[in-house]
Amino acid sequence: LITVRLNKSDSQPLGFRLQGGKDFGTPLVVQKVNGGSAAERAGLQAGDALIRVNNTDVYLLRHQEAQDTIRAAGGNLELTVQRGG
Ligand code: LEU
Repeated sequence: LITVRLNKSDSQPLGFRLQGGKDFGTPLVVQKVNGGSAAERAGLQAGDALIRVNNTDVYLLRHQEAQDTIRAAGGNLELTVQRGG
């Protein structure tokens, strides 16, 4: 597992798109990372599977619940991801 530390500034989006979740029956995976975004600068990559947000396990959550957890975490995020299977 890899930890990606992401600092979100002000009103800027984090800059990545999630797909999947428990309600889709697929893992929560980063689908796209926007060029120039905080997510890109932090080293997040498309294909990364999202396991934990700060100290909260998210891999069993529904899609919307996972997104809400990310948004609720505010500006300093520690994303634990699985890269490459
Ligand atoms: N799409 C959002 C953003 O770029 C991230 C999402 C996973 C909450 O800020």
